[in-house]
Order: sequence, then structure tokens, then C-alpha cells
Amino acid sequence: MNHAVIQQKETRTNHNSELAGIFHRMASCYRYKGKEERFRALAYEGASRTMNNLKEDISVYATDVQSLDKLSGIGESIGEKIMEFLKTGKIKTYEKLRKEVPQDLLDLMDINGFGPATIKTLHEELKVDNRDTLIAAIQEGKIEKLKGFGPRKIENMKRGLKLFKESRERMLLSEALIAGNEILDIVLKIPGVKKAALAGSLRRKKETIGDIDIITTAERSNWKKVIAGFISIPQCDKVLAKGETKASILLIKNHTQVDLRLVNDHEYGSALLYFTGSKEHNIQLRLMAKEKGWKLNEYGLLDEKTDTLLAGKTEEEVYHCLGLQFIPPELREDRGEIEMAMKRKLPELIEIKDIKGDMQMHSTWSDGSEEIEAIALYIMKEFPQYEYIIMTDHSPSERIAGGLKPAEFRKQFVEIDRVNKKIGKELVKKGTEVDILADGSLDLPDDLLEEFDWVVASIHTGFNKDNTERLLKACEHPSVHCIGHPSGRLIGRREPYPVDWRKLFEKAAATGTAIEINAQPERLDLKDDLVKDAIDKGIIITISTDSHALTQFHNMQLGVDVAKRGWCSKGEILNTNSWKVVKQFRENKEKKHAFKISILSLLSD
Ligand code: DGT
Ligand code: CA
Ligand code: CA
Ligand code: ZN
Repeated sequence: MNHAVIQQKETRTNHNSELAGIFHRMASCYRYKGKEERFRALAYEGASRTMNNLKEDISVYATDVQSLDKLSGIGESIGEKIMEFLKTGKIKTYEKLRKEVPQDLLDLMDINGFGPATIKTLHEELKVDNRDTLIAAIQEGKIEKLKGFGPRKIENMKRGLKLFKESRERMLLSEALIAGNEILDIVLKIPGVKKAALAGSLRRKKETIGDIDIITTAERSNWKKVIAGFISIPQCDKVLAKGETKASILLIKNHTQVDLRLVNDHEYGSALLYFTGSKEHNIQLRLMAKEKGWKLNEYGLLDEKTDTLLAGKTEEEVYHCLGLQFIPPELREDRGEIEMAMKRKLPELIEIKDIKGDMQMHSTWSDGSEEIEAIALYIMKEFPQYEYIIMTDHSPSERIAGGLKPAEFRKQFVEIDRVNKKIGKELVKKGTEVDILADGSLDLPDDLLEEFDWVVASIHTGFNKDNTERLLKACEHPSVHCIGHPSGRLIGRREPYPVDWRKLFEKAAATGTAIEINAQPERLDLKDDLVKDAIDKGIIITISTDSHALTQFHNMQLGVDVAKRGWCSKGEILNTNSWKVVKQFRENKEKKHAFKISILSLLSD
């Protein structure tokens, strides 16, 4: 790819994400202004989502306001703002709004515990307009005197602030992967660079990433040139450190830190191993080496006394020399992987190519942005290996998300049949994401639930309570096949609600209920260590993208990354199977239930 093309690609993604950011902040401003502006807030929030989900840069659609009108969520007024932005780089209404609302506090509005009314009160009563003074005020106990700020609310706010702080310091895996791969491509083009690879938590696919680590090899005579090349890439905002073998920079975008380390070819494997981590995994490896009279560091596996190099060119070589099976980066967390590698019993991890279908998604029938037919056509083109996709629109109590009433689901069944007939393939399956209500009952009648091919049951309310009982009750329902986003967390924004996981996993195993890995970048729910606990209990896992737009189907990779970090092989993931097996899983649950009922009736006779 030549430089001109790269430049063009960068400006392309910029328009959409910049506008999405502005619209999101405008929505926050309107929410802050109060109830009268709530429809504006909703409209701008919708426009922000649309911007994030566009396949092409907005300028491609923006030939005039009329053509923008065709995009979902973009009416005439917002269309004009887009045109204004493309022409002038600014939106006057936004510039005006910024002056009326304390901008520094606005970011907090995305955090659990900081609604617009709360922020307004704090701003007006405490006369604070920046985050630091607000945080200080909370810590000094000043807000306890305000009306409506009880101990539970304040506790909740403190937890929210902690999350917010963490989210400032660490990126989501999805963002870091994009940034990391962009920079890796650029590093590979620096004159003199031979090999380069991502290392650190990014290579291990941890759910959040502190900084991006890159390992590079080059001829020794070129090292100076490579370091100089790295610190002068156009994406670099600031050089943090620069030495002979390493450099650290901050990127312009999001001020992401990138650490680059240079090594010789024959050290590449041991350096990659060292800088991939985790630190805890490395410590265990070093102890192993020591017991054998060796030492292990970034320069190789060496004899302690003679300094003879035993291994170092590849990671495989180092693991082999230590008497270990190769350990995939996703498992390097000191969670028992070294012991298993010694016994040569590591699982053969699931790969993206094993996936045969997507288990949760939403269409325009509820809160998705695409018609069922468009989704089906897109999947046929982009994911030809998929044998099925399950449409799982929301149930009635999800009012904001446009949940469907029973009669509407029955209409949707007809539409799904029509689409399948048109594409000549039983690709689209009939499902729902049914709400688990406060008492653990479901939001749709039993007779309808029985008609679905697949039922995911999820919690969308009551995030501060222990939700174990609700989830257990849902598992006991014969028509619930899977628990969706089981912990309810949003990384950096909302903590998981309390759940007794051991109880839930036992119930899921006993009732034959699957548990979801939701691959939405902010969810990654169930999280990796709990996935491992779940499969140890014999639970079957599904991976789903929960897509609300076409661009989100590619998140399947993130779900697979979580499954790998949870030690899953193909056998533990239901949607690596053909639809026949999914149907068997479903029938199994019904049989289990029927069996239990018949035993109960025998006992009562
Ligand atoms: P992050 O950036 O916080 O998401 O996590 P990592 O794992 O990428 O950590 P980072 O960037 O500080 O260092 C990259 C790798 O380098 C780390 O996974 C292991 C290795 N490493 C760094 N510092 C040490 C250390 O003091 N001892 C050992 N054994 N390894 C280290
Ligand atoms: Ca790192
Ligand atoms: Ca680092
Ligand atoms: Zn949901």
C-alpha cells in the first residue's frame, strides 16, 4: 500500500469517528439541559451510533442533504450539521452548546452513578466545573450534605469513578488491536526493519490494554536508523524515551503509548517470549530454567555457568528446550498452563475458522439498524462459512430498544421464512433475547417461547443487586437455551452485578443451559477466567456478536479471543457445530426437563 492510500484511509475513518464523538457529546449536552431536550438527545445519540456503524466514510454519502436523509437516524437538521462539518470542520450549534454546559463533567455522564441530574446538582450546588475538583469534593465528603445523596448513591458514585479512572488508563482490546496493527504496519515499513510483532497484553488478547509493545529485529548497524525512524513517524505526538535498543512514544490518537524494542535475529524468540508476558508466566518459566542450571531472559535461554546459548531464535525452541509444549500467548497468565504444558495436555484452542454461526443479533424489528434480508445477504457474502445466524430481537419490556410483542414475533417468523426462501437457504433462525424480569420470570408467554428455534435470556435491569436467583430461575425454564451477557458489565462503565458463579454454573450444567460469551467490545461477557471455570463444570458456551449493525459481525474474533483465554477448545463451543447439533442441544434440555417433571410426579404419587 503506498503512502497516499494510507493517508486517504486515515482521513476516512476520522470523519465518521469524529462526528460520532461530536454527536455523542451533543446528546450529552441535551441530556444535561433537561427533560424538554430529551428527544434531541435521543436523536443525536442515534446519529452518533449511525456514524460509528457506517461502512464508508460519511463524505461518500454526503453529496447533498437529501442523500444523507436515507441513512437511518439522520434527518434534515442533523444532515445539515454533517454538511456543515464536512465544509467547515465545525458545527456551530455544538460550539454554542459547549459553552453552556460544563464540558469537563460531561464525560462522566457515561459512567454508572452519574446521571445528568446528578451532575447538574453537583455543578450548581458545589460550584465545580471540572473533574478533579468534583472528585476532591466527593472524597472530602462534601456531597454527603447535599439533598438526595444517600450513602448507597455515594458508594455507587465512588465505584463509578474508580472504573472511570481505570478506563482512562487502559484501552479496550478492540481499540488497541486496531491501533496496534496500524502501527505494526508502519514499523514494518521503517527502512532496516526485518521482523516486527506485537507483544505484551495485546498479543495475549487481554480485555484491556495498558500500552502497545512491539518487538523488532534489524542488523545491528541499522539500529540507530530504526529508532530514529520510529520516533519520527507522523502518528507520533511525543517521544517519552529513546535509547539504543528501545524507544517509547505517545500516539496522536488517544495518546496511546507504544514501546518498541530492538533485538538481534537470534534473540527474537526469547525477546518475544519475555515481552509477551505475562510477568507471572515469565517468572514461572525462569524458575524452571533455574532448576535446570540455566537462566532465561530476553536474550535467550543460556547455561548459567558457561553462558552457552541453548535456545532463543524462536519461542517454540525455548519452550521445547524447557521440556514444555508450546504455550499459546492467550494462555500465558499463570493459571496452570505450565503444569499442563509439562504433561503435554494443553487444550487445542478454538479458532475463528471453527465458527459455523452467530448466536445473537438484532434487526430493525427491535433496536438493530438493518433489515433481516440485508443482514442475511451480508452474511452470505462476508461469512460464507456460516451455516446459520439467529435473529434474537428484544422482548416487550425493552421499550427503548423497541421490544416485540408476541404477535409481532409471529409476524417476524413470516418475514424470516420469506428471506430464507428468497436466498434459498435456511440461514436465518428464529430466536429472541427475552428479558429476565425482576422476579426471574420471563417477558414472553411459554407457548411463544416454545416456538423459537433458540432463546437467549438476559438481564437488562437491576444492575446493583445480587442477580443469582433471577439467573437460576431462568436456567430452570425449559425454553431458555442460553444465558446472555451473564454478568451485565460494561468494561470501564458498569461493574458486573453480583452473582454466585458456582451456583449458576452448577444450575446451568444440571439443566443443560448454555452460557454466552458476548463479543461486543465493551462487554466481553462472560469474561475469560469465568469461562474457564464454566467449562470445568461441563458447561457448553456460545459465542455471539450481539450485532446491531453490519460492521459488528466481525467482533466474532474478539469472542473467540475470550474463549481462547478461557481455555476453550472447539468441543466446548456450541456454535462450532452444524445446526443439527444445536437442535440436539435444545432437545436435550427439553428432555432433561420432561424427565425431571416425570420424576417429580412419580414422587408425589
Ligand atoms: P499492559 O501493558 O499493562 O496491558 O500489560 P503488559 O503485560 O503488556 O505489560 P507491559 O507493557 O508493562 O510489559 C510487557 C511485557 O514485558 C510483560 O507482559 C512482561 C514483560 N515485563 C515487563 N516488565 C517486567 C518485569 O519487571 N519482569 C518480567 N519478568 N517481565 C517484565
Ligand atoms: Ca503493554
Ligand atoms: Ca509496555
Ligand atoms: Zn442484551
